[in-house]
Order: sequence, then C-alpha cells, then structure tokens
Amino acid sequence: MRIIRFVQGDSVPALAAVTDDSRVHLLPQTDFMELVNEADQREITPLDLVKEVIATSQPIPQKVGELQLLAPLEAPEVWACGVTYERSRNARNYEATGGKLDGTTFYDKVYEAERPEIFFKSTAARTVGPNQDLYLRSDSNWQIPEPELGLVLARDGRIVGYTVGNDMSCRDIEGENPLYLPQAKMWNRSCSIGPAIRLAETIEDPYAFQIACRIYRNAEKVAEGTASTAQLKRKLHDLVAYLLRDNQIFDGTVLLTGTCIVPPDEFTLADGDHIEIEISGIGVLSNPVKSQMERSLSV
Ligand code: DO4
Ligand code: MG
Repeated sequence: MRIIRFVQGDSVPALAAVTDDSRVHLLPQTDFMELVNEADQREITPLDLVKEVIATSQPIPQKVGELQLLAPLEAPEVWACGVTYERSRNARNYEATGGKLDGTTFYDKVYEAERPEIFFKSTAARTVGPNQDLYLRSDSNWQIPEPELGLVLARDGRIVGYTVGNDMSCRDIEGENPLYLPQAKMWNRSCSIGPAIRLAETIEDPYAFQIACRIYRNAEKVAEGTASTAQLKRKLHDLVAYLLRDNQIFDGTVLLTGTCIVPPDEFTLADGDHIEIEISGIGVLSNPVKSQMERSLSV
C-alpha cells in the first residue's frame, strides 16, 4: 500500500492510497502524518486505517499516472547519511584525492566507524516533489544525483514509511575540502522526494529494495546504475538512533540513507537533463534538471 499526494480541483492537495493493484482511493486526511497520528490514537496501524477507507469507498476514475503528483509529504527537515555503501566511499576517495589515493582517508574511517556520518540536507522549502525542477548550483562543474532510500519518521523515531530520495551533490566542492559539505549538498531545490510513501508495515525486508537510476539528455540515456539496499553497511535502526541522539526531530522528518549508485567520474549533470530514480515497491521519482540562471531569467 502506497500513499500519494496530488493536486485536486482548484489546486487543493489531496491524500490518497494506491492499492497493490493500482486503484486510487481518496483519504479523508490531508497529510501523511495526520494519517499516522490518527491510527496511533485509535491504536491501529496506518494500514488498517487505510483499509477501512478502501472498504467503504470507490476508487477515483484516474490512474496514478494521470494525476499531478506532489511530494508525498512536506518534510519539515530532511537529514542524510553518508558513506553507508562501499561505492560511496570509493567515489568520495576519488574526488578527495583526484583519483590518486595513497593510504586511508577519513572516508575510510567513517565507513568503518561505529558512528555514522549524518548531515542536515534540506528543509521543506528546498525540497521538491515528482516532476518538479531540481536546480544545479552555478558554482560547481561536477554535479550528480544521489539515489537513496528515504525513511519517513515519526517524532519518536519510528520508521512509518519508505520513499525515494535524491541527495543532489557537488563532487568538486566536497572534494576540494570536506568542510564545504553543506555547500556541496544544500542550495535551492537540491533535494527531491516521492513519488509515494510505502507504508512501513507493508515491507517485510527493507534490505531487499532494488534501486535504479537513469539519466536522460535529449531523450537519450546517458548514465544508469542499479543497486540494492542489501549492500548497505549499516542497519536502518542504528542510523535513526544516531539521528535521535540528543536531537529532537519532528513528525514527517525524512532520513536519506546514502547512495550506492554513482555515475562515471567524468559525468556531470547539465541543464535540461532528466533524472529517474526507481525503488522497487515505491515507484519512480522523476525530475527535470535546470540551471538556476535560467530560472532567474524566466522569473
Ligand atoms: O560524505 C559525504 C556525503 C556522502 C553521501 O551523501 C552519500 O554517501 O550518500
Ligand atoms: Mg548522499
């Protein structure tokens, strides 16, 4: 069971459940965490609550593909984990040393350490949903998408859903100096989530998600990769536990769990590219890429 948000009628956001056979049922709640909190109050699961609605309603006539989807929730904060896959460690080492790795780096250390790397990635205002433009940074020449499994968290740290996330990154800025990490990770529209939230209780094994990323330029596929959360070095609950150490989080916080797909080292995103990130059982998060220059000229 997946939960989506879409634009209904005169621009009012609506919440809906998408059944495994792709029927779309409107939900009375307007926000994903409202659904979770109502289920908590009644001491039932969000899935049970959704099933009650489905049992007493008709699906809407539209298919998911015909709806104007929004981000499935307005995450107040998006946090992200780094170097949680070997592929990311190798890519970080490459950009930090110009490919001339000699000995170990702090990326090797963090990959092995008990404490994971967790950083602040985005706010609701900087995060976009499906089919909305992601922006490139104007002072970077080496930018990539980072396809990641996103955990949707309740304020007590419970994983209540799974979504797809894109932790857009500037490899040259981080490679120049790791203290530049916030600038390599955060700018206008540098994060996307969606297209849906898969209810956590409907996932038997979160280490069996298949992740794929495809990048298109002029309708031609210019980069692609696949991975699985089975390759994750850390346990999801350990990542959440570190995020919550002496740190209050809010309902609907999203924690991105790190990337295992990195395009070839010579690749950089360009204005007009189109990124697709697919996670099995959740959906395809699709976003066009625009330079910020173009945005300021067209405003
Ligand atoms: O160390 C910097 C961040 C790495 C990252 O975002 C990732 O591994 O996904
Ligand atoms: Mg990342």
